[in-house]
Amino acid sequence: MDKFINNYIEGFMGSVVSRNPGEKEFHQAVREVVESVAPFMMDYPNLMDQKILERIVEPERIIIFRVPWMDDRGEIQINRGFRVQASSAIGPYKGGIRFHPSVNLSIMKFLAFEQTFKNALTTLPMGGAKGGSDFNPRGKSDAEVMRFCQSFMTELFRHIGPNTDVPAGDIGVGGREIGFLFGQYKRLRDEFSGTLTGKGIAWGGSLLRPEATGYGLCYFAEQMLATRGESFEGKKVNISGAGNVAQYAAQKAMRLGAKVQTLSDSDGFIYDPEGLNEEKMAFVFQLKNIRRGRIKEYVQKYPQAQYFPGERPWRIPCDIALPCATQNEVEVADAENIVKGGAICLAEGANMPTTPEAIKIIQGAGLLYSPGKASNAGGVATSGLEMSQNSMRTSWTAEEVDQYLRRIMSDIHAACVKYGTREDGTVNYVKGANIAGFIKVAGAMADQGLV
Ligand code: NDP
Ligand code: 2IT
Repeated sequence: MDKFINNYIEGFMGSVVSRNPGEKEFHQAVREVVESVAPFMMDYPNLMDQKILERIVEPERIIIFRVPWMDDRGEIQINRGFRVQASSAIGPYKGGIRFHPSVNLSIMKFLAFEQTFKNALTTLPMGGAKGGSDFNPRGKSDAEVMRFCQSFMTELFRHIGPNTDVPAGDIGVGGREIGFLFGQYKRLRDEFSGTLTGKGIAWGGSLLRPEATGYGLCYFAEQMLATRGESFEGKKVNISGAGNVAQYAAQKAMRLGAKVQTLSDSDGFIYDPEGLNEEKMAFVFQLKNIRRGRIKEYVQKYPQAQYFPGERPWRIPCDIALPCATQNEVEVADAENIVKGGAICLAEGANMPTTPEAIKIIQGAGLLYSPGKASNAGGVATSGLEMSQNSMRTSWTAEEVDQYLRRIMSDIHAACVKYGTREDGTVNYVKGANIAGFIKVAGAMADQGLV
């Protein structure tokens, strides 16, 4: 039987690779899901007959468009815009927008594919999508970012809507960009709607949406730790990234009693052996979100910390690793360091930050390990709560949103336990998350016929 399943997986992946040549991140994301769900699917011949897996790896729609804009010197710039609408099986397409020079079709497709399963796990009715551009916001003025966002939305607006597709933020897209995108959308449609999430509190945003991914990550990790009678209290935590997810993961971990030792950006990482505190966090928020500075400036302000240019934080021993920057940022050597440093848990805040080979090392060493689609789902879940508040034309208190968020993260954890518990009682969160997400989407697809 194992051989049969392996042949099935390799045959399936062979066709995915040849239909989507060169898209290595997409292949990686698909393989992980197929390896989890193939053995499960063998017991459901109707899912095989319906070719659910073959359909799920083919996005429902992909839009690629030119984004022309003018920089502050009056020079014309051309970028490429994307929206990958992967699945509308369980609700309107939903997922973030990424502005980063590395953005390409493979990265958009992997993110949209992951989003479909993640959104299914949230328990809320949202399909999967992702969008973005190879535009690099670094070093751009507010006026340039605004002109770019307006040009991007001038094409995107015709493909989205509150019941069609609801974008949000991701790398390089935060409150400022969502504001510019929303303003242009509203102007073009002459309609004030909940078509984007991550909006400002005064104009339809949800309390706690900025915090939600990082907080949700810590709530999920708390549940993982609890399966071994552990908690954040007194633990050394290493975090990569210094953006939205990293900042609020750091704040929550610290408030749960952990010592947060590291933050990073693409230029290097800082190590503060004394750990972050509320005052240092306030400095980081100001540095990153208002001044848009680099993380190395932390050591000018706090000289007991060290800055390591060109390196990632994983060689500093820790108990809990929370990668919150980007895909494939934890490679084999990093995973070996994490294990050697005595870590007990790696919970992903970023999307697919750990390479498949590194995952094997982490799981092989018996660490608690959760894939981003489970542990970072708090962000999109709270986007779903923002959509609900917009539809009801109301707003909930931070306490109400936090209660929902905690419950959703706990439900996702329970789903992982239900479908991922191994014979020895430990939990394979990858298998659990993939199967739980797949069951919901596949069932909806089977119900809705061949569309
Ligand atoms: P931000 O743009 O706010 O921050 C991104 C951080 O990661 C920055 O510190 C950035 O450094 C670093 N980074 C980005 N690209 C690279 C790279 N190629 N190599 C090294 N470092 C890099 O993004 P978010 O915090 O929103 O997103 C971080 C991750 O979390 C992403 O994987 C995203 O998909 C995921 N995520 C985000 C959610 C959200 O709600 N925002 C929800 C769920 C997942 P630098 O400034 O040098 O680029
Ligand atoms: O990867 C993600 O889940 C996000 N960037 C958040 C998407 C959303 O719609 O809030």
